[in-house]
Amino acid sequence: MEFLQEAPQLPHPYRSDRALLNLLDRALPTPRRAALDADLDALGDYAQMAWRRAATTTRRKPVLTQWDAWGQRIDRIELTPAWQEGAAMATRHAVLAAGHADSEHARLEQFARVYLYHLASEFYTCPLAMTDGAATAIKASGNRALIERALPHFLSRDASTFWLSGQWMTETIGGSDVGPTETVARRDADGQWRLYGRKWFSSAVVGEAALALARPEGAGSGAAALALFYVETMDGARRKPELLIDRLKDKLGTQELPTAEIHLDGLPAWPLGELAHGVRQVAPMLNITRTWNAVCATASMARAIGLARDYATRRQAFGRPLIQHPLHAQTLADMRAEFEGAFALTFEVVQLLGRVEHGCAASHEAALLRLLTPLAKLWTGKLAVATCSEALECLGGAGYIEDTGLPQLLRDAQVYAIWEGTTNVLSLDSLRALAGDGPDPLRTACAGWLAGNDDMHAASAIRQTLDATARWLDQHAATRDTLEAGARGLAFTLARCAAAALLARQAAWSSRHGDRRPAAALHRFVGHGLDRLVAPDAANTALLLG
Ligand code: MFK
Repeated sequence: MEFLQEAPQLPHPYRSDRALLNLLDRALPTPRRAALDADLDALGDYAQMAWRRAATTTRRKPVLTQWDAWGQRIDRIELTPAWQEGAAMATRHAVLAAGHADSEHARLEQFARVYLYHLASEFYTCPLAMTDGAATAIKASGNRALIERALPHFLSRDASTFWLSGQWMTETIGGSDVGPTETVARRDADGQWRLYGRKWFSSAVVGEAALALARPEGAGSGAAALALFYVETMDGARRKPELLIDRLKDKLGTQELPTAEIHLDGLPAWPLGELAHGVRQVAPMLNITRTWNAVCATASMARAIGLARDYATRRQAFGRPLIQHPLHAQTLADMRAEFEGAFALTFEVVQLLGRVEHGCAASHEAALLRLLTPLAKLWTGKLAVATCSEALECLGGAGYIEDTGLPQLLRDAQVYAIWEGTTNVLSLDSLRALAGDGPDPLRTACAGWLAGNDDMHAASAIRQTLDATARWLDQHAATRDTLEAGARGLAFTLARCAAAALLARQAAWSSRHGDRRPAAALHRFVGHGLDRLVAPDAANTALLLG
């Protein structure tokens, strides 16, 4: 009988995830923790079912049919099974509604669900993120009519009344820079606003609503003249004729997600607030979707590491299981330590969001949330790609083969660094966030997180690196080009300092409960270095690019 390699098994995504279990045990009051358990267990079961289903069925992509047999424009999109189950899953498990409950813990209880559901959902979490963002932006606008109209649908716990919302910003002329947006808003004879234009990356085109940036007719040029509008896409069971789906994108990854190019030909629209400063009005949405991005990137890392670790116990090479080879074990432990840092930072953003929204945050925490949100998004986006790539390599040639499921993990991960603002755009956003109090809110927070920590080496490395970032900022603050050229290094350094201090807090708590593994993660994470600052050299850059 010839040799057959055993496939890696997916550990139960909830019961086996000690980072998540430790966090929930530490952060939630006992009754809330207990109330959450059955739901998270069920989502873990669903994720295991989805993993088995993906391994035994042929992968499908959504299919757009634009015309019916009689020449009628229908723009029907056939979705994959996971997408067809999306509304029922999201409402049954309150994946959106839980985040808007009246509690400082609401966001943690929501994002624990998102983390477990994400990969099984085949990125149905993308439109869920945008719906959550739309609900948050509409709340922030204070527009009572829209709050009463849309939020009961967006936050519904009943699939029959649930609506998805899109976020229509990107155009052929503008992705990161929305300033040149060409979509125009025009009032008709009845005073109804209508949108005319083309949106180029519409990720929730199967949804019932969207928030869209458009330029009111006659307004000036540039981003400040843009307004933010709410639109609905359906007329009963039919898509409104003023919304045309031109094409579905053929993408590297997230292939189950029907990303569309669309035309708006007079789609009725309602402004959220004033008819200008649409970017400022959409910012609450961006910060929510960036949080989703970080949580989902972290979920991809957990999946990749879970599979690579399991495989290392099943695969023999040179006479012993891979996990017993020192270099392979070293590689897996390095991935694990980075993941634990990313997890700690991401879920701190989640908890801060809950406290800030609930009005019970400490004085420095709103500014801290504003800074940590882009940092978590940009760092986890890059780390997810590196981690999934390393996991493929951990399976050798098998990891390069489609039906192991690993290549899809890598392809999908690449999107985290691109959408919702690329790494560089988010690095520049972190400069925006630092413009007020600089790194002071982070320094205050780190001091608190490090209290009770007994790893003096880690504490001193964190403090020294934070001092170095403050000096770097002082040195370069006056020269905008230098500041921008170094923004990515600065952002990675701040993200790593925050993550290390948060790991120290978790390590202190876990050590008291007899678990030394977070302390080991902290030690290794700090060993990888915290300082990623660069000394920008414009002359050298110009020479290299010349
Ligand atoms: C599974 C995970 C799911 C994740 C969801 C996936 C969905 C994927 C679909 C997409 O990718 S949709 C496309 C997303 N597009 C972006 O994220 C755009 C990226 N570009 C930026 O973020 C640019 O920085 C930006 C468009 C915001 C630049 O616009 P401006 O108008 O040139 O910026 P400006 O003038 O600095 O800021 C305008 C106002 O917004 C300022 O406030 P004021 O008017 O009061 O001065 C800023 O402070 C404010 N602002 C900007 N970004 C902010 C913010 N406020 C709070 N938070 C922010 N992040």
